Amino acid sequence: MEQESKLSKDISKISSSLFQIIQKIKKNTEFYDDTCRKWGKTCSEIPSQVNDDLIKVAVTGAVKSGKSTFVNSIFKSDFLKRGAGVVTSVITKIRIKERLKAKLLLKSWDEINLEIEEALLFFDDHYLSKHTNFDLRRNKDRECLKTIYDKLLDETSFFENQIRPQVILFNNVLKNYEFCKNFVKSQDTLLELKNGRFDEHKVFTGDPSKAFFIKDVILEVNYGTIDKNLINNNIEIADCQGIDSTDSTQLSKVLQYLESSNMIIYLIGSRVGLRGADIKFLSIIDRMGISDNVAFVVNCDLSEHESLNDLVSIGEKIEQELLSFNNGLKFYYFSSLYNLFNQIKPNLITRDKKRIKAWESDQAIVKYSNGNTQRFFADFKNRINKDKVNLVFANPMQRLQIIAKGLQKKIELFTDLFSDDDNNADNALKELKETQSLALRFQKLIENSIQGLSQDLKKEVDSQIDNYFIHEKNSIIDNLISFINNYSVGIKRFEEQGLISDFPKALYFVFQDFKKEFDSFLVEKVTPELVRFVKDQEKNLENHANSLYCSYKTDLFNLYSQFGKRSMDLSIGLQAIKKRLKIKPPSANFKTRYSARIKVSSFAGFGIHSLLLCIIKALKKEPKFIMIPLSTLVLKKVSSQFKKEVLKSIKLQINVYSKKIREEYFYLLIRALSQIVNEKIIEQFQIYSVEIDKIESIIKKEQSEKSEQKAFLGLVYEEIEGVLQRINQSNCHLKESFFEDHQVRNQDM
Ligand SMILES: Nc1nc2c(ncn2[C@@H]2O[C@H](COP(=O)(O)OP(=O)(O)OP(=O)(O)O)[C@@H](O)[C@H]2O)c(=O)[nH]1
Ligand SMILES: [Mg+2]
Repeated sequence: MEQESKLSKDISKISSSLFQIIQKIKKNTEFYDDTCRKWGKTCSEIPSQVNDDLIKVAVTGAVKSGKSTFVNSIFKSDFLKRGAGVVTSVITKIRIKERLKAKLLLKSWDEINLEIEEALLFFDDHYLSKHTNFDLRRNKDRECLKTIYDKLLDETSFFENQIRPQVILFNNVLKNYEFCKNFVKSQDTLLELKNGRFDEHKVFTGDPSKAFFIKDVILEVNYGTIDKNLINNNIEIADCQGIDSTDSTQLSKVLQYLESSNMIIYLIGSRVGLRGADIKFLSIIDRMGISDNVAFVVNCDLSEHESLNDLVSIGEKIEQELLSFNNGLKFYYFSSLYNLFNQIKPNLITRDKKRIKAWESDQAIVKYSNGNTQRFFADFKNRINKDKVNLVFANPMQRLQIIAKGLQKKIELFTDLFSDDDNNADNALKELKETQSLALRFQKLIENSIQGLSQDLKKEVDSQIDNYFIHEKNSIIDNLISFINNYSVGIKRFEEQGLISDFPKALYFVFQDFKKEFDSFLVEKVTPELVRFVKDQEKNLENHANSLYCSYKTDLFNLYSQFGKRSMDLSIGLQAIKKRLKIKPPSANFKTRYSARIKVSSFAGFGIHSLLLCIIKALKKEPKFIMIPLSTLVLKKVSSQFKKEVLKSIKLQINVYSKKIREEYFYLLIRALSQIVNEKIIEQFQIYSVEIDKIESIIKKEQSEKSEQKAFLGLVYEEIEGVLQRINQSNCHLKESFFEDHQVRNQDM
């Protein structure tokens, strides 16, 4: 990583040197033209682009697998709350900055109220039905929510061994309103906790009930004792909440982060091994097409295993169970807590010091853990370096090299034109004119074929999107229809629980249960498939762009030697382009939405049901006998109505999404790709785009003046040569650091 910060500094220095050279040319010669101006602009933009780029690492896994302990061990400090009970409640990102600062982005009141409203949907309450907008800030609304909470908790706690997410949500907001009202505002608010107050972030990030009020968390930590060789300010490490949450919104947030991350570290606790939740989550990752980014850390509880053999056999079992997941998975076995304790030894309490001692009494396990730690971090460094090189450094380095070589080539052209011998100068000018007209013809040709490529790609994307979203069997819509049709409302279950007699409550549960199942289906099945679809299309676009680029690279420049040997060795990397231009696919945040109409018609059904009850009572018939099947009937009708309604709303959302992803993502990508291919090829011709009139007037100048300019350009040429040497050195450093990493890895293995 030190290599990386060095590389980042190198890029800044090289850009600035080239920029200054171009300014010097502008001031002292007539050589400066539009191409030089563009090159100057690129040089001034490159450093900030490099520093803006973040490599993201996600640390994920089941609840209590040791994720926060692991992240703390990387940063050699207890920055994150760790411990017993469910702790991490929100994705907590850590970055290196100058000062210790926790940045918590809090939700606005509108967002909070909307989430509560959604969880209250279909709850028949007199007060709520009179007030269209729920507002937690109103005393009356909180009182009403408390009554509803008590009602739901009394009868439904541990429904199917799970507390309903709505009940948890009501509890969270009621419990923390007094505390959070001091921070939450009508707009999203940034709460900054600096230096001495830094640890206060744990009040929010380490408490599920308070984390509800948080939208985003970034912890900025200073280098301190952090190994600069491992982490630098271009890396973000995210500690995620456990993936076994019953709340699909939480799961969706983790998956979204994973989708955008470069590396996923998946923690498995050695005490429990793999759980059902792990397998379920890993298969989602697999469906998203991002399983290649995963490295597994089996977090070893050193006090738990009787011997090294015991630990090794647990590891073998885990590896066996994951065989079907993906080939070539990487596993590392070490104790994060032992590593962390070693990092913060002086600050340990006596009990923990004793624990280290006890662990160290079994040297075989400790040695195994240390060896695996080393192997992990060597691979980690390697992987991050590789991404860094591909996504962040390679492109700017190559662009700087092209600019430097372009400037030199231009100087060579001018030097020939400044020749003492008029004949030589005339010949040079003639040659330049010919090459220039050839270059212009090629530029036109290339522009046309790139335009053609862009049209073809658009057509291809259009047809893929239509197939995926609309036409094909098994398309996204078909999957949704069959889920909805096959969903059983489970009225029997309500009957068994005696809930069916309380129609409004039964209706609320029928609806909320359906919503929960449907939301999970969207997060676990629909969205991952969609992510994969997007990735497949991206790959396709990247391949097309590269094959066109390669055909020019090999044919054109090999055939026409007058353009010289070009440095076009790098291919077009779509991910780097996305990063640079900050193009992201729209998030597929499909939601179950219901119109007011469906609610009204449900309660109308209930009204008829109540009326019938009254009539039955008036007739002094035994009501219980008739009431149960009647409620069931109404519930069945209502549920089939809202299933239809959900399908309608989701179809609409998918329609909107397919338009959005087509026009606001793929078309943008195609345009960006076409532009990059164009620029990459055209910039090879740019040196010839000199203004001939200007050159002719230079040639006609006094010899003394020409000699002066020639001498000046000679000096500039040497200066650029120095810059090119620095570029080569930086490239060598990069390759060397890779080589070292491989050596460490091979020794460990
Ligand atoms: N013995 C031992 N205990 C560990 C190890 N790693 C973590 N623990 C303990 O396991 C408990 C959970 O650790 P955390 O790091 O908070 O786990 P987590 O995965 O972040 O937990 P959640 O955020 O709640 O999902 C803590 O009490 C840790 O001290 C380890 O390597 N060995
Ligand atoms: Mg945690």
